[in-house]
Amino acid sequence: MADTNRPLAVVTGASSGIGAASARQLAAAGYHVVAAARRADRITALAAELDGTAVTCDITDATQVAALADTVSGLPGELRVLVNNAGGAYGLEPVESADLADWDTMWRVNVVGTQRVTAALLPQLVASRRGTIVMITSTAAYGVYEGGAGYTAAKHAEQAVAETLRLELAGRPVRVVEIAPGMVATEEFSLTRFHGDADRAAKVYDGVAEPLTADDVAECVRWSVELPQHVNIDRLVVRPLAQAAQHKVIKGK
Ligand code: 8X3
Repeated sequence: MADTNRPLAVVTGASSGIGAASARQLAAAGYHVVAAARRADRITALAAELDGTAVTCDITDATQVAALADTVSGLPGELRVLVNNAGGAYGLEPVESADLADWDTMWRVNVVGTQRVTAALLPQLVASRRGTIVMITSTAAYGVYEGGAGYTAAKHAEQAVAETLRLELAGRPVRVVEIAPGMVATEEFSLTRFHGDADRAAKVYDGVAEPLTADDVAECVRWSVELPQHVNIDRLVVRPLAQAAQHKVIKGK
C-alpha cells in the first residue's frame, strides 16, 4: 500500500530492462513506485516486490494513459518523478526497404506516447512543486547508423521533445533530465528490434568487451533524481568504456 510519507515515482516500460531496474533503484531510494507497462504479470510481480503499484498501460492508448493518471492521483503520496522509459527499436532495415509499420510503431511509442504520458502526469508533477521528468533517450538521439534510421529519427525527435519541454517548463518546479545510453545489454531491446529472433538478438553484443547493464543506467536515473531540486542534469550521455563512439566498439576482454 502507498503511504503518505513516500513520494510517488511513475516508471513506464517497467516490465523489463532499464525500466524495471529504475523502478528498483527508485524504490530503494524511498519512492512508492508506480510500475506501468503492457505486461500485467511482470509489473504485478515487480510491484509486489517493491511494495508499489502496478498499472497495466500501453502508452499508445489515450484511455489507458488517462487511467494511469487517475490511479496515480488516487494514491496518497505526491507525484515527484516520472521516468519516460517506454520505447524501443523495431527493425534494422535500410531506408530504401524499411518496413513503415515499424517506423510508425517507433514514432507512436517513443515520441507520441512519451508526450501523452508527460501531458497526463504533468499537472501532478507541478502540484508537488518538486517534480522531475526523466527521459530515457539514447545515443541514437545524437548519431546515426546503417539500418537505424527509423529508430534514430524517433530518438532524435524524442530528445527534441525533452529539450523543448525544458524550455516550456522554465519557471515551473519541474526538472527535465535526459539520459542517453549507448550499448546496454538488456534482455529485450534487441529481441524487440528483431521481432523475436533470439539468434540475431544474441549476436548484437557478441564479443563486446562489457556493455552497460540496465542497472548501470538505473543508477544514473536515481542519482539525477536525488540531486537537490535546483540541480538539473540536462543530458547525461552514458556509454560503456568499450564504446568510445557509436561505431568504435572494443571486442574481447
Ligand atoms: C540503443 C542504442 O546504439 O542500439 O538505444 O541505437 S543503439
